[in-house]
Amino acid sequence: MQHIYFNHDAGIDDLVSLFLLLQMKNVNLIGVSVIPADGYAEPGVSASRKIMDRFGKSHVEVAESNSRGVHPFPKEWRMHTFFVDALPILNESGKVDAPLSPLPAHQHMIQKIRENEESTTLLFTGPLTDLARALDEAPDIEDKIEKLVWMGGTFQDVGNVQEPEHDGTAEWNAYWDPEAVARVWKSSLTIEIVALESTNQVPLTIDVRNHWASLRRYTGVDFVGQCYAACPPLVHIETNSTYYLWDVLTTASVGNKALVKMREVTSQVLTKRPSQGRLIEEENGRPVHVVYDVDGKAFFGYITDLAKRV
Ligand code: AGV
Ligand code: CA
Repeated sequence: MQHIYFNHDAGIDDLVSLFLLLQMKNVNLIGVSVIPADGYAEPGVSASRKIMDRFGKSHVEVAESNSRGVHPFPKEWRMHTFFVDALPILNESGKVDAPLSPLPAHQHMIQKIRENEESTTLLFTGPLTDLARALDEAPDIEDKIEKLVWMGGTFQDVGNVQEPEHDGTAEWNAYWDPEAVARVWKSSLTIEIVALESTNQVPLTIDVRNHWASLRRYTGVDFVGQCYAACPPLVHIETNSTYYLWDVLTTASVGNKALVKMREVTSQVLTKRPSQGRLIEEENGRPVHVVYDVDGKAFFGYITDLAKRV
């Protein structure tokens, strides 16, 4: 059994990730927090609590982050949070029961890690700001963290940031707060990153959508299909709004390690213009495990089977 603390940033695939985590038999979720990066805090916290109520077994606390990044996400992407929070399937009961923590996310995470008698795996599918702050405030937690699994970064020349004053080499979660990545890189944590190298292999396509549609008699598969209805699929060419299953792949790799291939590299994060958030390999850099390949067919099979459990 793995004890997971999940910090996400309220995008479509962040919220679908929470739903899938709740279906994994080998996962014990000990806490959730929401950072307002690629989404908004209010509907992000609200949707997380409703997903827990509708699809979870026990009540897990949700905390809101008060962290702010240096490079805000585009508003068009952030608006997705409101769509998920408003889905009828999450609002059928007319109430919200899952508890809201009075603590800000990073302190909530510190509390949950300290309370856990066993070691905690951190799953981060947004920027690393809350982790960087937690490590500064409570260095004792480092020894109680099994590892960090993070959706973020890329070692490829082309990332997914297309913004003024940037050269396009970074991934967005790293770019939102590059200093936070640098802080986490300074820790002694074991780090696994699910980088664009592997997430690029799992785009949202019409075929994937149609497959979910054909299985919508399963409530969970219908929910996943409804969530992804907010995002444009990859049809002709990749655009700035093309959606990949970034966070869902990261979450799936926690539940089923056999889906991905990893290699160890030593690396550094650049924090200066024009490459803020870029990861580079460097001989004397910090060791991290990078997921660079995924069995796409097995991955889609795995998440669809999880969704069928509901
Ligand atoms: O860079 C990928 C991260 C993931 O955590 N996010 C989306 C996932 O939740 C940012 C992002 C990059 N491109 C995007 C993103 C897009 N086209 N739409 C929404 N978010
Ligand atoms: Ca995310």
